Amino acid sequence: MLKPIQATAMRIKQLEVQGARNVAVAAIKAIETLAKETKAKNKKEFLKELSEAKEILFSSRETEPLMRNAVRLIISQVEKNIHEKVEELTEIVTSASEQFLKNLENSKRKIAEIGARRIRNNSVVLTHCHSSTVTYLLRRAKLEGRSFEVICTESRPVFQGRITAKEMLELGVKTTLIVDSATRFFMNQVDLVLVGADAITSEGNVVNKIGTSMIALIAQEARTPFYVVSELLKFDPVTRYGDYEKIEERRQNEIWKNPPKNLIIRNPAFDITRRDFVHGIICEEGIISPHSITQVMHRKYPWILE
Ligand code: RUB
Repeated sequence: MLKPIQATAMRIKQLEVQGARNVAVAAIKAIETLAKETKAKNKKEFLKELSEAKEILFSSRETEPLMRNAVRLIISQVEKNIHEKVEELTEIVTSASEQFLKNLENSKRKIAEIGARRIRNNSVVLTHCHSSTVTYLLRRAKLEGRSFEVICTESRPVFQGRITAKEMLELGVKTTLIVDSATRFFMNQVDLVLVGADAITSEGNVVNKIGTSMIALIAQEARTPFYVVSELLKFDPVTRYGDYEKIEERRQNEIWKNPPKNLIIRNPAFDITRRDFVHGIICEEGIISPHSITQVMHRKYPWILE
């Protein structure tokens, strides 16, 4: 029964599905499929299956609170429900999943609408890695008739910057690809930096692709505005109660296939950018200060803090 879940988890682990939003969407769809194909005979068995699926999905990538928030919310709707029949519970999973996906889609649109206003004609935008939320915002600015340029970092070791570069070229945007270490070299030509997020902590710090905090530091030194483009549901509630956001460490062979013996290779997938480096978080509630994240979450998504 859990085979499709395992297959989705594997695709997430191997980066066939990449980026926090796409990871969450894949996980939600996998849970929906599981609920539709379940052979569980009662609520207890159904919840057991969902819980096993949750563990498999969560262990696919550690630094993905959007996926965790989504899956937890969907499962909690089943737990809270008075129905006992599996068919009815399947309906609950389907409608909770659809609702979550719809909300995510609305947030993406709202973010693009707000953020696109920050892109002026002839702006040069630097972005890191591949964030579907950032590229959607840039698409919106382009559709609104703005003419701008994009500089993409390669984003070693697995080069997600190439995905961004291809998308920008397809949009008809003038695009330059640079190695990550050339960021300072080009920063004085950049008008604003836009990056995505995998997690936002209760203190307003932002977790994103390794190298993001270095770019934020460079942007601050060059006085270039640095914005994080993110749905609020990437907030990780566990950080409010003292836990640190876990940072996934990936395989060494992503960096060097046949390294010399005894060489230590470290490959963290993400780093943490302190809130003081972030001009603003462009989210579905507007452009907010990272300092206000907990209040905004209280107002917009109180269930996340329960
Ligand atoms: C992707 C990455 C993205 C965020 C946001 O890392 O760091 O900036 O996930 O993406 P990886 P989105 O390639 O390791 O998943 O805006 O699409 O959610």
